[in-house]
Amino acid sequence: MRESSSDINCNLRLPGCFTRFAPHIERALDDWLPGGEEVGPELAQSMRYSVFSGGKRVRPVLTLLACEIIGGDFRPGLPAACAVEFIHSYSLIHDDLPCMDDDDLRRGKPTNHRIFGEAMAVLAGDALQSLAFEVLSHSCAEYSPSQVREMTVSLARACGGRGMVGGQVRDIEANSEDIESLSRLHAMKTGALFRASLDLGGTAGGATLKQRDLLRRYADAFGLAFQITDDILDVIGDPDKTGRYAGSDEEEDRCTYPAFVGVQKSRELAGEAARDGMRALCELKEETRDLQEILNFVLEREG
Ligand code: GRG
Repeated sequence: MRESSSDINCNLRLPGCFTRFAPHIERALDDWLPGGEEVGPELAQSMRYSVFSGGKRVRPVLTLLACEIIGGDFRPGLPAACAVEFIHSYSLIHDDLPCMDDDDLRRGKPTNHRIFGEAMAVLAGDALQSLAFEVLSHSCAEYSPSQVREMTVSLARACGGRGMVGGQVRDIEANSEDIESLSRLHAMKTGALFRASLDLGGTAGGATLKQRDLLRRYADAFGLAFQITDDILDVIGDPDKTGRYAGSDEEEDRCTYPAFVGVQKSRELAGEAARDGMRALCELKEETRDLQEILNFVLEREG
């Protein structure tokens, strides 16, 4: 492995399944990423910089858990797990650009464009997005043609105008007048990729339509709880654990859950979402301890 994992992660108490899956995820990401001899040293370094700059790997862990719960083995979920993490990395690189949020720090480190320049950061994000789909369509050993098709459609929907990009557009337009439109924005911007993470994992494990539906219900509840706690952390989080300055949302006059209903009510809403997620799990399977634990982690997370 060419890069170490994060300082931020060292400050966080992550559920046990993160430790169990970490070496598999890190190795698979490293294997799929191109080297300098293939794409030139600058692009290779820029892509690797963001993928290995200390993400918690929440999305690939969800993919592997879904795959394991449905099919009994997490390994077939590894290519799909890499695909969702590559999309996540691309979205963060582009989100930090001067034309978007214009951020200097991500995970407590300089953002991609601050190190490699704007043009290279745009291109590294583009290349990571393409790589995600290459990984899915190239994993014939793990997936049947119909699984590849299902996963490609699911991931493409999550990333595009009906998902993450559409949510980002709503965010830029900043027209959330009430909590319902704010929830819709986040369901698209952040929630869609969580949904795809679980859906791809379930599909890799051979999920039935009913199981995929229950995983989606869990994913939607997870995404909502995640976003609300993200907003709360921006108000009261410890920068050593979050890797960002506290209070930036308020400074930038952003629509957030605490801004609409205050921190206490936001906590209650996150708790309600988590209970919804737990109900979906009860219907899904008897033994879903890891998925329960990761939902509790999101509810109580510090970074
Ligand atoms: C620019 C195409 C494009 C999309 C941007 C998803 C997104 C849209 C931007 C991400 C910006 C952001 C900070 C969203 C809030 C929620 C979120 C995705 C937080 C980061 O996720 P974590 O905590 O990140 O899983 P780590 O650092 O652990 O990987």
